[in-house]
Amino acid sequence: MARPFDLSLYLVTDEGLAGPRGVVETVRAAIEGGVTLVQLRDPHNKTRHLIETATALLQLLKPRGIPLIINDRVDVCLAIDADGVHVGQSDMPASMVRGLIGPDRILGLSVSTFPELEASDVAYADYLGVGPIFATATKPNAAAPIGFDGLAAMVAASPKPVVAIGGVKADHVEPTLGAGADGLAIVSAIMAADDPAAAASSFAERIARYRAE
Ligand code: TZP
Ligand code: MG
Repeated sequence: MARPFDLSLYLVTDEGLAGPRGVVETVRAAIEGGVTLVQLRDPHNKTRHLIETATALLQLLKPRGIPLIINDRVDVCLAIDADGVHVGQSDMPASMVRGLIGPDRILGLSVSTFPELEASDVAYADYLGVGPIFATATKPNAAAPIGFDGLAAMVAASPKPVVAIGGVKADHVEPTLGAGADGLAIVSAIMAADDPAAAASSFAERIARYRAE
């Protein structure tokens, strides 16, 4: 059984979008605003840099009980004792990641289509990242956008909790949760915001309000 996690407001980092403020300070602000989970995503930098960022994030997040998930890099997750790994369809198969990280760490898998959802690898994941909901400049090579109808169909067929990703802004909180997703995964709307704490709290408030209704 994976350790507990809350997909509600799932922040995915992007060093380029964080700009001179940096990833760690941006995440520090965003968690004040109510982020519930953080994924370190850094396909461009060298391993040493990734480890330094991951270690700083872990120091920030661990005392607050917010899990840190590492994109792609099982080795980095294990080396720094992070909470989990997130992989895509062209990364290490989820079955192999599970074998390496063990039963307690969190494993996320990106899924864009029904054939991917029906593949056996899904059984090894603790949650699915489903999208892109919209086309997004943050990941220009992402799969075709699925929209909220596509999201709802994927959620209905998913055996695992779902976090929606791709072009998601605060105005999309209601349709995303209305489609049955467990949370929203955000890159640019928080990482590139002038005020990441305010950006995160506008998501968090809308999520809380939606659930209270
Ligand atoms: N995977 C699918 S879309 C995406 C990733 C990592 C990027 C989403 O970024 P943004 O800025 O929230 O649209
Ligand atoms: Mg990947």
